Amino acid sequence: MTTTTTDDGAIRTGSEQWPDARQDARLDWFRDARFGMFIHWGLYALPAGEWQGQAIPGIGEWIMLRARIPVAEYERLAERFNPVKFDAEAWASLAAQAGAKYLVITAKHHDGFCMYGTRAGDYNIVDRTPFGRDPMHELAAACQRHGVRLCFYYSQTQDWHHPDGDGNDWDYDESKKDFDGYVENYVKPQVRELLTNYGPIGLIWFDTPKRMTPEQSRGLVDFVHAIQPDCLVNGRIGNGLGDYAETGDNRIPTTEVQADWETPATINDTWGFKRLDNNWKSPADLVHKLVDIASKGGNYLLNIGPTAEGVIPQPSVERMQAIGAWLKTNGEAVYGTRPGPLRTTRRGSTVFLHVFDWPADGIVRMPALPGALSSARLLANGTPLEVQRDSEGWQVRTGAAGAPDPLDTVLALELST
Ligand code: H79
Repeated sequence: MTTTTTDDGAIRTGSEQWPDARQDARLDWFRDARFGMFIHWGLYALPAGEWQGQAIPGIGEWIMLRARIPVAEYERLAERFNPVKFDAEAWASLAAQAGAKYLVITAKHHDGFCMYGTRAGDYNIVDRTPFGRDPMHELAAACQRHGVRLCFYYSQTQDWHHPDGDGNDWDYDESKKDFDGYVENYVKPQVRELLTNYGPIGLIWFDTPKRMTPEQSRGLVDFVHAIQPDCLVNGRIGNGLGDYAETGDNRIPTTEVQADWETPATINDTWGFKRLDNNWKSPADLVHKLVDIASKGGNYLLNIGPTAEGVIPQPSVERMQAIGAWLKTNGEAVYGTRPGPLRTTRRGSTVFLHVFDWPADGIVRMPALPGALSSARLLANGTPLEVQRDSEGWQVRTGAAGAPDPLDTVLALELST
């Protein structure tokens, strides 16, 4: 069986792509999308990184665990959760403006609070908050209007509120949990709701598989596909059963990956809103990351964390718009592309061509260059190489059947203008 984990650790065992999915036409939209917008929104936006006057280190949506907040106390946040400024139209429109082709929003994060109207229990935004609406209905309609695919994040393993969910050892005894019962009688009914009540869903984004067995992962994948056959499942379903591979959070593989994959990433350092996190990445950094990922065959899923009022922080709005403006002009070089053959660096007039994937016939082909290719040599030993013009551009005929350097064979090129 082929594996799509990467040696650099970016895609780890368990989160890789199910091999058959590599050729599956259900993924065509995902392969072409290249850019998605992630939204982490939940009760944790209220404390926004601070608890009882203390700044809690780490990512904002983990505050319940980091501060070991008892369920009975954390639950009370719902009484104050009233996002009166929530505007589904504005969120979907920002995704479209940013050039994101899909939007993934937290239906339930590790804290267990459901941000949609579930009938499996009452720990949800409709039943427990003064807001009393299901924002996902409004978002589904707005995404449709803007041609953005709606997708749901759902924490299938960790649930710090449910007595049988994984992760909460301060209220519950981990050894007494009926995790399988939780998956069968709580997770599956909730996933069914997400796939039944909001129209077509692009993908379900599972996270931290941890104790999921191969049977449980397989059961959940099949369950999703039985309800919406075209709905994709990400690599964090666990046990190598994803429709596509997921890298670690904020991890970008160092080279092209022979799989369909995605990097989930933060725009500052947190996912859920944190008042004191103002470590915003620059628009240039974000565009470079998007292009770097696209050049390696992946998608960039870039996160925003709205406030408890329902407002997207202005620095995030500005960065999303900057990416969108760049994509409006240059999107042709991103959407629907596959990794290109050329990676170059330059010193003075010498251009170094880095050949990561050696051609079997030993002929390195290049499209038209800025100027004529006057000579080429193998950097490693100075061997002059035969250069030829062809209808597509240029050829360097190395005569080498295998890669001279399996790490990266560098050809030094002299261009004349
Ligand atoms: O949803 C986002 C994260 O909340 C979730 N994945 C992304 C998409 C995630 N789950 N687990 N992790 C990320 C990694 C957790 C790392 C931890 Fe920690 C290290 C948990 C405890 C120590 C960082 C520091 C988080 C809390 C403290």
